[in-house]
Amino acid sequence: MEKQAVELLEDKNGDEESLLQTLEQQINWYGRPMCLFQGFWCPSFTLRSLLCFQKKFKPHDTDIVLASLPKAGTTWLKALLFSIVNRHRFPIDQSPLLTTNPHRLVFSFECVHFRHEDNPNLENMNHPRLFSTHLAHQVLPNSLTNSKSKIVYVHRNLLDRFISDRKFFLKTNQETDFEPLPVEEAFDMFCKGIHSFGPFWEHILGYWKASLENPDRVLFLKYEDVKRDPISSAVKIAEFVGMPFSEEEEKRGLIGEISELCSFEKMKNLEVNKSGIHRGSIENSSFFRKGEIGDWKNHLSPEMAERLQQIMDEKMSECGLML
Ligand code: PAP
Repeated sequence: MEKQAVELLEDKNGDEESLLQTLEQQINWYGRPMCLFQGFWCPSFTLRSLLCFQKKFKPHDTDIVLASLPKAGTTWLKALLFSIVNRHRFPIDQSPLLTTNPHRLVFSFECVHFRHEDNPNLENMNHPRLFSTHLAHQVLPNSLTNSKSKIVYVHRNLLDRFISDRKFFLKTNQETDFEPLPVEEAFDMFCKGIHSFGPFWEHILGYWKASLENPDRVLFLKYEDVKRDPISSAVKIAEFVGMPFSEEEEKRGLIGEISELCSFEKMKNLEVNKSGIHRGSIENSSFFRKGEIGDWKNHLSPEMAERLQQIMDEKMSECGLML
């Protein structure tokens, strides 16, 4: 069935609707359509870009891809990766991050590059090229998974991630007629894996297994670990991407400066992130809400947490992943 979709896409006259009709569809908790493609709940607006990405992307061995479920720490890790990788181009006090939201410095494959064009020219980007994606590992192009490119995956406590996602879309999605589902129903769908870029267990396990199989190619990070120790995390990321900090950089405190620049407090209070607008309608400030560990306790019951934990135990334990 999916092959048929790809063939239809190749026909320039094949319209989006007829592609979607070959796939199972659902509406997410805030009213956006999703389709099930290769076991992955793809937001329908990104189906075309996903297919183009799969077919057309030409990786370079030096590419670095940040992968995450939405609201798992994407903005933060974009800032950290950008700062680490470009530290020889920009001194900290001239960092583009001081005047630019991280989402405008590292673009997503499915939401930007392959959304705006079926076959974008990515050859003129600075090297190493930095990209991001919310796509599951199983739908990444073979060209990418078979290359030497590096993937940094960030995982976050799923309850905090769920609340962060909910708060974000309740705030940014107010202009639609759709009445968002109550939290209990949205959570129920989440637990069943029916959510944008889900099921979450496939997403997490896909990258986790890849990190075990290819530890030099896939780095699995946890938001909470980065929060607790941003300096060690920056060191780890720099080593992983093949740009370790030198003794001299360490001595002059560069790692601390990078971690400080990318910290929640610093980023949230920059003028660009207080007043700027993302993709025409979303306020940059929406990406900087609380940045805390454990905020879910203010919104979800212990029973809900237990239900999710049971699902996690069931799905993850055999892989040695304790979350
Ligand atoms: P995205 O996937 O849509 O880009 P993402 O950046 O992953 O979103 O998630 C936003 C969350 O990261 C917010 O969490 P909260 O709703 O629980 O507050 C946001 O506050 C948090 N966040 C953003 N920047 C940072 C940062 N520098 N340090 C820690 N947390 C951050």
